[in-house]
Amino acid sequence: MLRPRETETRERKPLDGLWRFALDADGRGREEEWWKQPLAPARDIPVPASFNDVFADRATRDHVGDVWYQTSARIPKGWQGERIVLRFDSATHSAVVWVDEAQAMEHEGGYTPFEADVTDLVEPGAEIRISAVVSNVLSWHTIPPGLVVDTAGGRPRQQLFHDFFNYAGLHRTVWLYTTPTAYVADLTVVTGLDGSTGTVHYEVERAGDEADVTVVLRDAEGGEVARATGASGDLTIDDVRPWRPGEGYLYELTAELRAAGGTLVDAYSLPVGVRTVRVDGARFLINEEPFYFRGFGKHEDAAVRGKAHDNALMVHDFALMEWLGANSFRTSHYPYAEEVLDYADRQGIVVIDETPAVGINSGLAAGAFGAEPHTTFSLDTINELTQEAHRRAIRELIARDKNHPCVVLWTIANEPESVTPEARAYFEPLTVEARELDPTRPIGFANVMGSTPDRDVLTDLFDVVLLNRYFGWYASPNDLASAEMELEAEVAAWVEAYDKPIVFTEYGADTMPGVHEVVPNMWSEEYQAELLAMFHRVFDRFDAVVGEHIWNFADFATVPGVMRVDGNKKGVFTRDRRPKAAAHALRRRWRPDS
Ligand code: BDP
Repeated sequence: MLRPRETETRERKPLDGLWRFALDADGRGREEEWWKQPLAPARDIPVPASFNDVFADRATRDHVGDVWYQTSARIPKGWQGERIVLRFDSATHSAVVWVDEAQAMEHEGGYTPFEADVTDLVEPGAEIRISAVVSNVLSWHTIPPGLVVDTAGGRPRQQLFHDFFNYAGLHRTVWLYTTPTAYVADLTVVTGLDGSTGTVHYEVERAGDEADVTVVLRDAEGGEVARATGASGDLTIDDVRPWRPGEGYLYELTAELRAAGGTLVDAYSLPVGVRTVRVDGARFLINEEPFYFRGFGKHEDAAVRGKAHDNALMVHDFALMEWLGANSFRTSHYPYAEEVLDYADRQGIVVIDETPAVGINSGLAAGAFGAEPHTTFSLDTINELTQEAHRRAIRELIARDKNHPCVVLWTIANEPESVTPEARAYFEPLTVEARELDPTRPIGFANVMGSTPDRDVLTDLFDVVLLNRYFGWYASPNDLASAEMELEAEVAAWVEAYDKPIVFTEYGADTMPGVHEVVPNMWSEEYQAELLAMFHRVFDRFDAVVGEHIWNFADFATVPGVMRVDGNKKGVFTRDRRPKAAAHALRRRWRPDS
């Protein structure tokens, strides 16, 4: 699915700003057809932002159910004759959208875009009212799953099976944009390298009247390097400058549709990084060179705005990663804003791209998050409907991110149950689907602590072993000597069992900034630094360990509970991005020259 871009033939208009907003505490809005009139009473709300923390009341912060957004927008006069599209970059977790009184679209899944052709619903020059009802409810059949429970106090409570606050709302830009009536509907590129020659296989999907396709590839200076005609084909680049970690060199591919006689009908341009990705035994190869992942699991999370995309924070986070010597991160535990992937492409930062499938694990949910005990996979819990939602989540993730050179690996789920035959039955078809949708990238899932190679039943379906391990924290707490032995034994077991690369996708320790100790105990800055150093000592003993992603880049909000004091404190940075002692220690490991 193509991002709206401005080209010779296309315009776009972001609708960010202050919208009108109303909680629907009693769930009456859909029945009372609130989209048919101006929302009242209503408050102003920033878009993009999570709604939870911008006001100062518990009713909003802890709201479970529908909220309503409304704005008005004028369709530019000049858009007469164009195809006009309304697009939400995301609505967490589901939404129905109306243009004036007509329903334009609905969507489930909180982290991927959706759009509708609204040409017939609007009049260039005239104003429209856009209304959206957004639900933050998670159920057995959503990705991620969750459960709404009644409370003695009368208000429903959203039970989560994951460890981050259920921020919701319009987290990303809402756009009106145009395409011509015959247009480039999709574009897919797959790149290759052979010595100094690069190749770009392209496929253009067209919609509307027949038109001829020309594609032109330009280098970063705008010089034409290759050209072809036809809806699909191959381009060759002599003396190619590859995209590589640390060097985000991008070409630009423009697909042009031309009517008979040569008039330009539509043009769409896409940044293209020429690189390859492949797993070979226990090596992870980018451009046929072994790659070692250094970085973090992150979150889209910040004070006040919650999960809203923010360019200032994005650029700052990348600057901090560079300061540390990180070369990669994982979009734990959902697809991040497309701006983030565009920026990673340009910065040469490698991305492990994850679906929002977190919490498919009753063991964890009951233990860590206080959920009622349940069986993970059953007719009444995670079932075929969940699997279908999961399949859609994979499809939408790959459809959105398939062309990003920064993305080298898809993660299908985080810490799912992975030791039962039901887990295998659930996941096997999803791996088949992911491979069909993208045969070019390896796939993995983040394996939960305790799912050791003798118990796990999923790993053979995947290309890489991604391990989330908390030795020294949840296991052998405050005992790094035992933790080191346990970790080493487990890595040895994985190496013995599989000839696959191992990336540690999580390890870490909650750390209160400012707590210092001569003899480091849990929660102190020194303990975090020592725990990370212990993991690194073990990693360095195994060639098959090809990556270290610390949990987490920064402290982040969670549901309050007995496990968490003001959120999860495993950040190497605080929530406002101040370094803990571990940050300086990491920098010495990752940038020994500095
Ligand atoms: C893992 C989860 C992650 C949590 C982390 C933790 O993948 O989302 O935040 O543990 O407990 O289970 O800090």
